[in-house]
Amino acid sequence: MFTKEEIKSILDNFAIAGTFSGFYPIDDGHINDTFTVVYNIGRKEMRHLLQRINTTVFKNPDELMANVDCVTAFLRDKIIAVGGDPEREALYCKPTRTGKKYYTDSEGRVWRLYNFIDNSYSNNSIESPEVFFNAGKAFGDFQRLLADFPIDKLYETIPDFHNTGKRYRNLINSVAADPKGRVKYVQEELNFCYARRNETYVLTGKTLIGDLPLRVTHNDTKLNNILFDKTTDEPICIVDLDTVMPGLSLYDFGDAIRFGANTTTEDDKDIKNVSLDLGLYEQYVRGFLTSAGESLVTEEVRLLPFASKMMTFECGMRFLTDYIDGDVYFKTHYPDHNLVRCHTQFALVADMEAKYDEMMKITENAYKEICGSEL
Ligand code: ADP
Ligand code: GN1
Ligand code: MG
Repeated sequence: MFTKEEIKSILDNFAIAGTFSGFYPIDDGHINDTFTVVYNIGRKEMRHLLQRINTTVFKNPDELMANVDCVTAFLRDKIIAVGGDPEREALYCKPTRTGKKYYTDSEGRVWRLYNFIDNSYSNNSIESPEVFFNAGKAFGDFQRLLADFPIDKLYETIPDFHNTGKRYRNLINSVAADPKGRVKYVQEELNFCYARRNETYVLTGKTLIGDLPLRVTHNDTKLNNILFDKTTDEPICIVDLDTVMPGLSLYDFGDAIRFGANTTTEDDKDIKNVSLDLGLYEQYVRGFLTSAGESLVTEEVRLLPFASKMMTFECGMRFLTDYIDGDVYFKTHYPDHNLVRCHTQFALVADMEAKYDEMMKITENAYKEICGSEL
């Protein structure tokens, strides 16, 4: 990947105190290249988070960084107002030596530097149900904190990001183009998608007719985008703010369930291990409603089970599309990685369909208990 000299030559363009001593890649995300970089200041060590922005995915770094900048500043003020510690609970970007928000290297790669949240960790799976309750609460809080953010200030960093109908359409277009000759291997997967095509425009349709409100949402609520405190195990900071855009609360809820309430990993090769853990679903519903419940309209709550399934289906379609396109979007670690991920997502969709009534019951009960109203 990158040598120490290469990383140092990138870092030389940022105004950082101390002497660069080393770096470690963080491999959690599927999109950007992320590194912890370490500086020595006298006997003290100071860390920063260096990230190469994936400009195939985020085509306009100026707009992206303008979003990140105003969202982080807004969150920072809110955190200070309630007596929190903005250094630990909010991200901010450190400028380049010429005062810019990001640095473009000689090969056109785009880099930014964030404050490193020390003494923290992220989870790729759930160790205890309480962790998932806290995750739901953290993303609910995030949405609540941004409730009065001026939505018109935000650029759409990836247009139609959670427009599931458009994602379906993109899949159909890729099938027609079939650039790698892979369509012949995925007939069963495509039939799974065709059978659900009429569900893909439910959420956008309900938004169009005014049943669901547009909010400022995170849109990528994977469990590993929350940093937890190593000492207290409490969530401290939400990261990966590149997709903060106008969206539906249901996108944030559904995507978190997709990743965190699965009984196995997103890329388990044995789909027998895939299922929806109803206990974890309940924990997340409760955490999310505890922080955001009062601000949701009932239609948003009623659709929590549907959105969980739809975000899982959408993600499965995106993995399938990328497999057909030749693995050009998501980072992959072996040839069929995207197809394996598609299989786990579709198996989870099928399990959610089987458990739909139970998911609804859990949602109704939690809403009644936490918000005091019937669905
Ligand atoms: P990607 O878009 O590729 O998912 P992320 O912004 O989510 O990139 O970063 C990848 C991982 O790096 C996160 O899942 C988290 O574990 C860790 N991380 C991100 N930002 C910070 C930070 N400021 N401090 C400490 N760890 C971080
Ligand atoms: C990507 O960046 P990361 O790894 O947190 C993707 C999400 C997908 C997810 C699937 C910008 O998230 O939309 O749900 O992979 N992010 C982008 O794991 O496309
Ligand atoms: Mg991430």
